[in-house]
Amino acid sequence: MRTQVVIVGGGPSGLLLGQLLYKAGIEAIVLERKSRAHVLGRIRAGVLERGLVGLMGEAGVDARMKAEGFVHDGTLIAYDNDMFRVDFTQHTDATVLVYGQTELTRDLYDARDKTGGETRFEVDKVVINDADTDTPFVTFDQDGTHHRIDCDFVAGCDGFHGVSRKTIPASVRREYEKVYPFGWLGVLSETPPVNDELIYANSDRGFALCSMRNANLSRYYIQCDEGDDAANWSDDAFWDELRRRIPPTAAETLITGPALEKSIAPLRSFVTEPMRWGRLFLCGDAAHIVPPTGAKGLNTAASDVHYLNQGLRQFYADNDTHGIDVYSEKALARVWKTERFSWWFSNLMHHSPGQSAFDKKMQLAELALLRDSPEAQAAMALNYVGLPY
Ligand code: RFL
Ligand code: PHB
Repeated sequence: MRTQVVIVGGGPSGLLLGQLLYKAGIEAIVLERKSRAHVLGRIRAGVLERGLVGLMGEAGVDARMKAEGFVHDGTLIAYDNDMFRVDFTQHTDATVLVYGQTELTRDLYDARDKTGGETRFEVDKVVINDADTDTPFVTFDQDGTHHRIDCDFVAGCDGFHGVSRKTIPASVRREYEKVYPFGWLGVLSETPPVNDELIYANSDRGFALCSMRNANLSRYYIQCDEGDDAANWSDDAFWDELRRRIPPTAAETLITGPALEKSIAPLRSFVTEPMRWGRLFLCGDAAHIVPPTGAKGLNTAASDVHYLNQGLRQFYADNDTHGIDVYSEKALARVWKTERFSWWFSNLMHHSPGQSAFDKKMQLAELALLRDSPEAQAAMALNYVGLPY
């Protein structure tokens, strides 16, 4: 078998790249370790930057997103029984769109079906071979048969636990990591959101977030201990704890219901450099992770996809390698800025186990600065709506 680009990983990065390449007449095969139902069952991101929304448009996959997504032009920050709003349009010319990663992924799979793009599900033992030569190939097992695909390039879009990053020799890779001493316990419930904008809450009991997917589907998170288990939390215990952490006005109007999904995500900051090795390019969670505070994971994956799509188009259209040569440097420059924002916002909003009274005062002073200073709000808004590509 032969194709131009093998895309390892059928999550949002891989699928978006596949559709953008298709638009440019570049052929790609997507290899996904899990089933389609499994990928679509993962509840993850909910807030999309305009860059990602624009890319979905470029890929011709934005009709449902535009019809069903909710434009948000601000967010609320609560602390110390106080709440203030950061207005995005007052400080930037952009907004964000609330539209679930599950829906976005579904749209991308539907488009891939329509355009006849090949996706292999439930593949096993994926190995990226000879990526440091001009003739890479990928081998894998599917349904008990061993396969080989020869290609020009490999896009490693296989997330944090994939094989792509580890294909880059350890002597070449530099990894930077910070693991936070807490996690997020998330609940999805078929209830109207408590507020029409997101509420990020810093409380002495720990962080809480009120988010949503649509008018009758809410997504809530509470900070939990590192190593906690979702099975330790009954629905009632979750709702009680959430109520204690959000402002009383919100707690009083919160409508609760059975959890459709309940899971714990660890919080981690991680970057690997470089994001290219020969003809292998890393995209999205395969190369970097941010803690979810600020909703940057999927959005940063999208900016990688943008740079790689540009580079590959330039290569195939003009035999010009400039775009792929600068891919790693360009992608990383933006990645580190979003890493900084997610780290800053996480430190500002969470209660760390060993937090001293002084540390708490610093958080409160910074929150007060953000509340009172248009300049501080402008910096937050600029990052939240997404830095330009
Ligand atoms: P994914 O989504 O992990 O997809 C990678 C795919 O690769 C497959 N795979 C393999 N396939 C073939 N061979 C192998 N050896 C393979 N190994 C793995 C996997 O099965 C999978 O299908 O990575 P991708 O595409 O880079 O997308 C990244 C995003 O999913 C991620 O950054 C976001 O979900 C992060 N995130 C958020 N991002 C936002 O921008 N906004 C948000 O509001 C937001 N909220 C969140 C989040 C992540 C969360 N969790 C659970 C970590 C909220 C949460 C709770
Ligand atoms: C979500 O709705 O899942 C969500 C929203 C904002 C975040 C993280 C997650 O910062």
